[in-house]
Amino acid sequence: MSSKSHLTYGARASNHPNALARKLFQVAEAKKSNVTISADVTTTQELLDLCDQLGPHVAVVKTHIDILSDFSEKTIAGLQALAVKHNFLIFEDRKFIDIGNTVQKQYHGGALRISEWAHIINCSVLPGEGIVEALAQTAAARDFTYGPDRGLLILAEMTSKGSLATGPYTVSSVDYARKYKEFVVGFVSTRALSEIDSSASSPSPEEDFVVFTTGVNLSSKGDKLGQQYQTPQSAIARGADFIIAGRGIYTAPDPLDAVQRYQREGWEAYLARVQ
Ligand code: 5BU
Repeated sequence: MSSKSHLTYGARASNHPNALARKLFQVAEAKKSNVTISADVTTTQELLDLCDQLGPHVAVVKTHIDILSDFSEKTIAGLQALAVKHNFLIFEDRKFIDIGNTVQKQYHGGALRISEWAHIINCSVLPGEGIVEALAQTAAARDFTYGPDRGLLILAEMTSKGSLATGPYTVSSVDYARKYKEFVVGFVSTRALSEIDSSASSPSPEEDFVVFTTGVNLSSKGDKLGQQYQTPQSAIARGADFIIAGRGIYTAPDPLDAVQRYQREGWEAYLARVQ
């Protein structure tokens, strides 16, 4: 199969076996947006204000909940209410990377209670297969009463200069995604990866992993700490289904105007790919 999807979000929503992937595509189609806002602000009020202002234009809000200086019950309740009000999904970019026993405690409970409010989480497969198995188990646990709408993105590549998430690491990311496809909805990567055919796994015709691409910015090529940017158009042409932008939107002079620009450009690039 060709690596990037040429199907519409609507077609993918109706065929996908995974409930969370279906929901992602339904939201994208309904809102005509493939934008994920990386809401990297540091107080609850700023986070909630940003989500309320930009929510109508994004499919997903991506958080780094541990950078908030005042995380509390109010953060969770506020985020969940806004996700319902504006019909977006919440992705906690926690990048779990530890042995299975530890990540289960980090995902469920603890100070941040990520499993209660984050529809989507991500992990690195550096620790090996056990991390994926452990997170899948937690999501499926009997006392997990928050609904079936939970999924994992495997961090298969990174956008920063000199990233070591390449080669055999990326191939193993795809192998584990295929093995745990009930829970793994896709990848954080800079391109579609479904053409990867390894000694451990091969693409199947019905395979449809969702690709999230970070490092999207319309006005900058990178930052002083190694971040490397591309445009919505280039990310989507390489296979991104959802583009993730942070500072390009929330530090713009007019974030509402900026998010609408990313929404428009992201949607036009998607239409060009599926036509
Ligand atoms: P920016 O402000 O658009 O540069 O923010 C990018 C966000 O995406 C930020 O939250 C990073 O932690 C995140 N990110 C990334 O930039 N590159 C990666 O490879 C991955 C995540 Br994975």
